[in-house]
Amino acid sequence: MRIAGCLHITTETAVLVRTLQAAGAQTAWSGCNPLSTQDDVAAALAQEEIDIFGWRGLSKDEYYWCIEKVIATKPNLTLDDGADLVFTLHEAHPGQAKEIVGGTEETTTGVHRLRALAEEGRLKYPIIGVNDAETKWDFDNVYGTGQSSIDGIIRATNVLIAGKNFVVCGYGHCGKGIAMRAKGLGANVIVTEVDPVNALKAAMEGYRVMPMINAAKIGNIFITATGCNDVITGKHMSLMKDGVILCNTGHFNVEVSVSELERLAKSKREIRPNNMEYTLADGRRLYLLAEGRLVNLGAAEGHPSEVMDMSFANQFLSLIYLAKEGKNLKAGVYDVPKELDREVAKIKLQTMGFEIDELTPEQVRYIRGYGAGT
Ligand code: NAD
Ligand code: RBV
Repeated sequence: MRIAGCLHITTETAVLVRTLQAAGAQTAWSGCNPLSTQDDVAAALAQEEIDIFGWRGLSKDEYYWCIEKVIATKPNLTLDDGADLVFTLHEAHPGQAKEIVGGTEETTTGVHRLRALAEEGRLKYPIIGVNDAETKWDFDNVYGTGQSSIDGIIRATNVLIAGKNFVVCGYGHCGKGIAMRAKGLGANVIVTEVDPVNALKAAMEGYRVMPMINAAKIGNIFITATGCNDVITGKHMSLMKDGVILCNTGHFNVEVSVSELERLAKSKREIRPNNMEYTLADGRRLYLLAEGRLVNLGAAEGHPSEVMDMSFANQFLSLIYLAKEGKNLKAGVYDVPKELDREVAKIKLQTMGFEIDELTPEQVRYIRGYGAGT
């Protein structure tokens, strides 16, 4: 198969690319974010004569140039993270999109975009939402983002987390992981939410829950993890304390309004790599990390391999499934087949050296039956 990939060019992704090649696929790859490519990794893959298009610090035009280069290889499978590859195919190459057997999508925001496209009846081929597999969403987004986002904040600032008012915007999978790790480092965690159930979960976990307009006045460190736009805007920034740190770990750089920060600031200077100090008219300084792009990939190395292995095992197994079955599936967004998800969990447990119990036939009869009462 000819696979077009659009996913952060990191060491973990490089192993996925090599794995796909070892299975006999031809691959062509671009990054899925202007700031997440690890240049040494891209160079190493290029040296292995793997088609790789990306470097750190791409402009928007260069970013789409890389995606076009990948599309020009005439893929019959796609692997996307955020759906920019799929949208470019649909908008600029609709004829080619029809030729594609199937695709996969790595992240929450990408799955949302694809479902919206499918609902309008415009999605042209079947795509498996790898993000929604239990062995992806409940691990990569929670433990991966939890650890690597804090890693990004620390690398870009070297601040002490203990004692800080640490505001997590969005208490979904990613937010839950970040809040858990910040609490472990001694922060006073504050959560902002729009969903009452997730807000309640945060409150019962012991975090303070409040609207952003109130959190803005007391927070020291802010991180957005919502997949929504305009979560932190100028009206919040104008209430913030001097020295506040702002960052985002959601897929796109729309969660912290960088344009409003630029408008409010009278000057800016880079004080460390991935850390821009903005001085406002009244002298307050706000520090924006990784240009408001995913802080874990912009200022650190993304998730460690011990969690990306599960995400990418789902990718690999889903692509094999699509290579075999894609032709028989209608255009639409599909879940990772349950048995593949469970297979990934089983193998991961084995590699971690854990064994689990098995139900006896009597137990199976008991839990499936209704006969036994008091
Ligand atoms: P999720 O759906 O599990 O959680 C998102 C949460 O944000 C929900 O609880 C929702 O109610 C809340 N929310 C939405 N709009 C909000 C707003 N305006 N203010 C406050 N809360 C709001 O999604 P997720 O899996 O946690 O993913 C979140 C984002 O992170 C997505 O963009 C996803 O693609 C991205 N992501 C990034 C990484 C990474 O490596 N940095 C990893 C996984 C996912
Ligand atoms: N992500 N990839 C890495 N080390 O390659 N780290 C995080 C890596 C993915 C993660 O699966 C998430 O859904 C997506 O990046 C957001 O763009």
